[in-house]
Formats: sequence, C-alpha cells, structure tokens
Amino acid sequence: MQKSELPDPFEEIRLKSGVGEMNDQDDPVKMVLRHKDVRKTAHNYKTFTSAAVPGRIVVPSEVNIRKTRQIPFELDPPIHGVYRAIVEPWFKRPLQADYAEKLTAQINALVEETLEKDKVEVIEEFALILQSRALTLLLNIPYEEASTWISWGTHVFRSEDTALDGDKANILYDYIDKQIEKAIKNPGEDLYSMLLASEFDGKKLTGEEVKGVMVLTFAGGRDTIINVVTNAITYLSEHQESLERFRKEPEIIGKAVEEMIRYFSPLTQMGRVVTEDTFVCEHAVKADTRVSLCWASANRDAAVFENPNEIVIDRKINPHVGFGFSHHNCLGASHARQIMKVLLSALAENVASIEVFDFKENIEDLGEFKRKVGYDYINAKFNRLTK
Ligand code: EMZ
Repeated sequence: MQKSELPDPFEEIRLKSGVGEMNDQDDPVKMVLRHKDVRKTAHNYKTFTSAAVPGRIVVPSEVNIRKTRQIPFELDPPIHGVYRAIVEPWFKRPLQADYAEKLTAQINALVEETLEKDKVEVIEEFALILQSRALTLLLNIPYEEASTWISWGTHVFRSEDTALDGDKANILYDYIDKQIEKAIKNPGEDLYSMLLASEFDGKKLTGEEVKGVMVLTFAGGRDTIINVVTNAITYLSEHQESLERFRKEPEIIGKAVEEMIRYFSPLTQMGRVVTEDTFVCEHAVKADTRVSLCWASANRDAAVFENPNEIVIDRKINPHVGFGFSHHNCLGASHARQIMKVLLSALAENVASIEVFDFKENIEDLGEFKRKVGYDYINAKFNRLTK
C-alpha cells in the first residue's frame, strides 16, 4: 500500500445495508453511507435537524465542551438562510483577484522557506502555518495574528491525550470574546466588525451570535484544511508525475483540487438529530437520536464514481460531497479551494519532488470502522525544481 493511500473502511457495509453504527459518548450515531441517501438526508432538515443542542450534530459530539451555537451551521431553514445571506458575500472574498494575489504571496513564501530546510514536519511546520496565515486573509486582520493561532497547535478542541479538551476549547472562546470586545470599541474592516454591524430582523447581531460565526470559522476550517494539505503533500511525494502535469497543464488544477477533496474527504461526517420516528435507508431511527451524513463513504460510492478508490487527477464528472451538500454546503469552500489551487500551483512551479522520511497516520475510531483521515506527523524534504 502506498503511504498516501486512504483506504475506504465503509465499502462492505455501504453495499450490504447502507447504514453503519458507532457509539459516541453514549449518544450513538447511525451513519448514512450511500451517496444517494446522504444527499436525500441532507435535504430533509425537517426530519433531520441541525438546530439541536449546540455541539450535538458534530461527531464526536461537542456538547460537553461548547455552549455557543455555531452560526449558520447549527440552524435550519428558513432562519439558516437569513444568517447565511449575511455571511456569504464575505466568505466569497477569496474569489477576488487581490485576495488570491495575497494568498499566492503567502504560500510562495512558505514553500520557499520549506525548500531551504533539510527536513520539515509537514503538519506543524507547513500545514498549520499555511492555514493560520491564510486565515488572516479570511478574517481581514493583520498577518502577525497568525503566530497566536500557530501557538495553539493543530487542534482547537483536541490535545495530545484528550479528544475533547475543554480547557483548550476555552482558550479559543476567551480569545474570540476578547477580539469581539476589541472590535466593539474599535470597529475596523475585519470579519468581527462586519458581523457586529450586521442586522438580523432589524436588530444588530448579538455578541453571542457573532461568537457563533467566529467559533465556526476557527474550528471548522482548521483540521479540515490541515488534513487536505498534508494528504496532498504525501500524495505528491508518491506522484511526482502529477507535479509535472500541473506544470504542463495548469488548467487541470481545479479538477485536481476537487478530486483531492473527494478522495481525502477531510471531514469524515456530519450529524443531524432526528425529529420524529422515521427511516434512513430502510432502517428505523427514533426521534431524538442521531444520524450522520458520512461524506467520506458517499465519496467512494461506486454507484456514482468510477474507480472510486483511485485519485483520477483530472476526473471529469465529480459530484462529491466533500464540502457537504444542500443548504449547509461548506461556507469556507471558496477559501479552501483557493488555498488548494494556489498550493498546487506553487508546488508545481517550485518543487521537483518531495521525500517523506517517516510519518504517523491519524486513524479515526468510528466504532465498527477505523478511518485514516490524515497524519499526526510527517517528516519530509521538499526538493527544489531547477529551472
Ligand atoms: C464544527 C465543524 C464544522 C466543529 C464543517 O465542520 O468542524 C469541526 O472541526 C469543529 O470541531 O465545532 O465547526
């Protein structure tokens, strides 16, 4: 098996019954595994709500470490749509030329720094730095702020030995509270200030609502970006020919990004809470229990994708659900796509090859399934392309 391979642990059960099961802190989850069912369930917000107790739709559940409702993520239509409309234009800024230019400068500089090193630990010294620096653009705040976030380490809710670390989560919440206070006193051109100036139902957003958007922005785009970046690096270490292709055919980079999101599925699943006794894929589920939409499984469904377990770098038809599906599709998707496009171009233009020395896989424990989602560490070297 290649280092960069992410096996699909769901195939057998997806074919057999379409529904998997996992326990999660005594609040079990029925995992919906087929592409068709995942999409159908995602649409049906009346029976499968996102507006449950804050943290409960996340797997693993965050109910014990979070009281703030993430917005618009933990809401249902029609209210969801009103909040989404407030934040959507801001989260489309990554499509603007000057944003892409700044991002390109950041990523080129990081690749250059990395080329100078004999060894780079790809998670802490590359992906985390890339994600944190890029986040300053998304928030439109000074670049220097990235160093604070880098000092928190890779996970905002997870520490070395605890999957859900309340103390660590509090660092983030306290930080966001302080930033909101600052923006109230001193409004600027940043995301906090934009949110504080926005109105819902003719009233300014409350501090708690602003916090809800900010916690989502920090938490939702951290592990996910880090996972996709590190998986991409490992993949390229074994597929030098893809770097070569990006150089010769830069027009395929957009497709390559979608394919990596499909194959790596950086967020394995997202939950919903059932509002009435019903069925998923012919399995009875009870009101007030949890189901999850397993994006990672749907993205390997052979009923939809030819050669689902292969990275087809220029895959033509790719209706993946790596960014979720329906009204809750990922708010940060434009930012994430732009990061990945810029990264693949920067690597193609400057890097001849990547050597991976050693690594440790990060395996998610999902009851009957164990899924590789990324790495705990990867020691590597980037070799310069001589032009
Ligand atoms: C939540 C979630 C959002 C959650 C799109 O996903 O991402 C997770 O990584 C966070 O822990 O709080 O933001």
